[in-house]
Amino acid sequence: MQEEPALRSWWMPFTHNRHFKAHPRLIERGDGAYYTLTDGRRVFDGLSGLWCCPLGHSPAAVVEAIREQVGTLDFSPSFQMGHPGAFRVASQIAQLAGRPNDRVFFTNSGSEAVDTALKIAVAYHRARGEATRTRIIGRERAYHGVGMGGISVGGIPANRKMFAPLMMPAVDHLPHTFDPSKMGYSRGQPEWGVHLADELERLVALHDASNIAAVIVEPMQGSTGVIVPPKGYLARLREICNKHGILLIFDEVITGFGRLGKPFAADFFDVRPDMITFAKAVNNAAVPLGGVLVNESIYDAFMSGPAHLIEFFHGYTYSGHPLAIAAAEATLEQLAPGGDASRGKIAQAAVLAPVLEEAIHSLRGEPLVADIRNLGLAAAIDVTPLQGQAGLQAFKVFEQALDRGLYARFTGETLALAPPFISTPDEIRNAVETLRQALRAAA
Ligand code: PXG
Repeated sequence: MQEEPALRSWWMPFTHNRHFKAHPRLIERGDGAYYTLTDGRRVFDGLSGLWCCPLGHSPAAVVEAIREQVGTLDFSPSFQMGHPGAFRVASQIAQLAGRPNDRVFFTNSGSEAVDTALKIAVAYHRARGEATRTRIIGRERAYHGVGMGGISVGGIPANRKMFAPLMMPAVDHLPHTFDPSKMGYSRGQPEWGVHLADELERLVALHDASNIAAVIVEPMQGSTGVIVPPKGYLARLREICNKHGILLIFDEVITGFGRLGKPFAADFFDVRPDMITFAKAVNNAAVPLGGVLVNESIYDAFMSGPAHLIEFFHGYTYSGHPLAIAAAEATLEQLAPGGDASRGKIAQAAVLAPVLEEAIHSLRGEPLVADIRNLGLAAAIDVTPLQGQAGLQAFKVFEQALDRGLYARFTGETLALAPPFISTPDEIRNAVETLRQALRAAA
């Protein structure tokens, strides 16, 4: 395969580098819900970037806020110093989550948010005198980023197998909840599968609660292909965690800030975790930002000892970076003006969700389609794999879609859509029609 020399140096993340560099797909600019490629093609951004640009690209208010900030305070140290914006935005995020007493720890990515939450969980139990609680329970098929903690609790085999010796020792996994024979073509939450939460009781019996610090789950599994939790499943996990003194962490890097039409999936499912990790949509991704919402009682457990000593030895140079924070403040105002999620773009996501559901399920019966599922403003279809060539079929559909003006996500045998909240109903229907043409062309 002939690689273009100009593309040699960047070792691209989660990309088939050799193929890409022989057949590059380069984006020149973004505006609203569209990307323009360097060859002039204009494509609808069916994945909001990588699930992270709900307001579309370069929204004026966010651009202006960053411009203003960089000319005023470009960087502010966050160790032993602070800047007002980060405190303001932390409070706004806690309010939006309906958890006004939570504390917010800022990171620069979802991966860092996850590793931070795991460290908080283990250190919390230790601070309370239960230092044996170190084991973390993740879930099969989970994606929690690529830090050492995240891959350890994650459940995507390809992300783990090369790094097995580096992973955290005390981890176990719940089974994933996807069974197409029981929940094929489900709209929203499947009826089947609540009993899978009881597997947590089995793991508690095996390891003993006194050794378990936390359970971490994506309330809706995003990266692995929009796997929607069965009705009652998350509430059951919460009950079991309560019973055994185990912390429950929701990884809301994808679901946070409106993807399900509510501020957080915790609101959508009405289940209250002890910590919530977030990133992506919090500031429309114009500058990297992530973080962890932490229940007050957890924070309080750290606040002992002499007041001049650091309570939690953790943080990043760029925690609470002024540009990322400025982008967040402007984004939050669009998502939920004045903190009110019943107005603004989060509410708009809720309006668009049934449009996407209707449209995506109309693909049932099209060539290659093996399953369809959706929740909020996210949907996925599985395609029948090409014999002996895992992942190639979905890639072929992805390419056909791109040629026809739609950027979607392919991963494994799944194609996912998660359009910007600013999309029109017609744009969403058109995106699905494009996918239909792409399926037919690839078949
Ligand atoms: N947790 C969850 C639930 C995620 O979805 C991360 C953590 C890691 O975030 P960072 O910012 O470190 O990448 C993620 C990231 C996809 C896709 O196409 C999903 C993610 C990233 C890139 C692509 O599904 N999720």
